[in-house]
Amino acid sequence: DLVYFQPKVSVSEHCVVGAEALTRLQNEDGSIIPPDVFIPVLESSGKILELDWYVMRFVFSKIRDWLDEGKKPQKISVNLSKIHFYYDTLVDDIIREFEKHQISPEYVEFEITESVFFEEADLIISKIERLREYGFKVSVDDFGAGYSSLNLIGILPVDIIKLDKRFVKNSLGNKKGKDIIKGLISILNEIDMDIVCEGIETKEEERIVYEFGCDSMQGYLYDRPIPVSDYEKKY
Ligand code: G
Ligand code: MN
Repeated sequence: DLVYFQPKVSVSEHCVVGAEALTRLQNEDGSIIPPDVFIPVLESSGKILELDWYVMRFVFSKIRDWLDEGKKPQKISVNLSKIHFYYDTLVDDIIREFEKHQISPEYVEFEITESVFFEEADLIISKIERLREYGFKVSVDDFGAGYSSLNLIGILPVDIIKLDKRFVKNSLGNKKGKDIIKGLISILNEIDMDIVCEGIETKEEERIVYEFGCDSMQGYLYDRPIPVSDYEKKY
């Protein structure tokens, strides 16, 4: 299996609210190749496009299957590599593929990594606006990982900000960092942005960011990315 789902949970509602679709490639001996290793390789060869499209189609048809089985679909997010944004037909291509499946866009979220916005912001922003007008949710992934400026928060036309796991983890280790995360969450709540904290691994981390005002979490505390058939049994 190529596609894995990792749950996102709501702390206040004590439930799984959706999942992120992730890929795990395997060596011939069955050992897993981590995404930090294969994604840059696939990006430089352009193969990442094929992989993203594969995951996207998989997610659309999975949602279709759930509806056919009479289940209420959870919202599933798909990562879109920055390479997609070089294509002017991106949004049309996504919508064309999506419409084959006869599902509602409310079940689909696209995650776009923060670093996309450092180049050609205008072109990217107009594509994101079109995705949202159509009804998809859009999130900024890995926020705080690179050189995100505060300016970015104001211009990003997105629904959800996912705070980068390393940023959160490093910050929670000291007083100043904690205050920064606290302030950031408070600003994001102030402008009605949904927030997901990534990389939550301990109850203590969960408690701190929950007290700061973030309700949605993702991380090994809840589950790792697991094969979709396992995900369906569990959640
Ligand atoms: O960049 P993005 O946020 O999409 O990365 C998701 C990656 O983060 C996945 O490869 C996933 O396995 C990893 N991940 C998810 N939760 C955790 C966690 O709690 N700890 C660590 N170290 N990695 C995590
Ligand atoms: Mn992601």
